[in-house]
Amino acid sequence: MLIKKPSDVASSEITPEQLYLRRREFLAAGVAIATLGPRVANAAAPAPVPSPVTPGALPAFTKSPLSTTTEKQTSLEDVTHYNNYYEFGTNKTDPAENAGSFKPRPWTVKLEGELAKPRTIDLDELMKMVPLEERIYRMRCVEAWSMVIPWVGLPLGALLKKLAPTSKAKFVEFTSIVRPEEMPGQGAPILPWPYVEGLRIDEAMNPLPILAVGLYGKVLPNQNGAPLRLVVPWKYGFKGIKAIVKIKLTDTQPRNTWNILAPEEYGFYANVNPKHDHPRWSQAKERRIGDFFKRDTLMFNGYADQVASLYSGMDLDKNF
Ligand SMILES: Nc1nc2c(c(=O)[nH]1)N[C@H]1C(S)=C(S)[C@@H](COP(=O)(O)O)O[C@H]1N2
Ligand SMILES: [Mo]
Repeated sequence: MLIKKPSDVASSEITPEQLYLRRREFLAAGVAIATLGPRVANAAAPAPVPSPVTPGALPAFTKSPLSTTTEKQTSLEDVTHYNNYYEFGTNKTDPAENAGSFKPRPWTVKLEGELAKPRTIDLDELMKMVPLEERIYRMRCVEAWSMVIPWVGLPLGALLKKLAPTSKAKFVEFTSIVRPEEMPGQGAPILPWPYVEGLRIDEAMNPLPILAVGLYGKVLPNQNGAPLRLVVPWKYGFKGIKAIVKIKLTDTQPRNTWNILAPEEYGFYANVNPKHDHPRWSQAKERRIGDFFKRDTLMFNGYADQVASLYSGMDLDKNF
């Protein structure tokens, strides 16, 4: 059959978030560069990989009408075996293979900065602060592939309201865990660890973003960012920071990992925008994982009605 599996997609389509521009530096630093390069499709049958789905039940959740799409959902197999999570390796199949011994419990989250009561909170307590909702969202990676995923999570805006940000809170900064003993990718400076991301406060208060704790009705698998990861459906996938240990409200715009690495290629906003080309490729089309043909990418990933007003008056070609 001519159906393309993710592993057969031309490497030119799936190599972008590599350290292309910085290879020399990394070579100089003595990093094993072989792991960073594009993988050529392997003709041999792929070895079966385990599915490290985090054990444990998810608390009750309701289905949100907010942004449910009727589009066909990406198979659980693809959602959990075609991942970007450099803490576990740079290949799409690395996270499923390497995340099995990561321990997502016990887990605490630091709530810091411009909010009423900075504190460290156990994730199970955090999950009681606002009701969990299931939302089916289109996700679009900067590498021109996309998925439709039923997430379960805490509405971020509702949570932030409970935390009572001060008037100085203009941005939200998120930080991932550093745990090299459980995350083999952190043994090398593939990215500057920890992975960090940020949103403007009004983006964070929009009803769409959620802090996911599950998918397909089950506890979030390790490779998808257990136990807590951000989901922002109108932005490129790299905004969806995984394994969050800190949420900080700030008055200055936080840096975000891919912007630190290659500022000409990856901006702070990272809104899905088919009209803004990445310096090395067009962003106009995408391949839904599981589909053969590409489709046109939609402005704001199809969520323009809900989010375009956040950017009125901004030049989205400059603020990419
Ligand atoms: N901590 C951390 N979060 C991360 C990444 C990462 O490497 N480390 N990759 C990002 C990118 S580029 C994408 S496309 C999404 C992929 O999420 P998924 O594997 O659940 O589809 O996670 C994002 N969050
Ligand atoms: Mo991505």
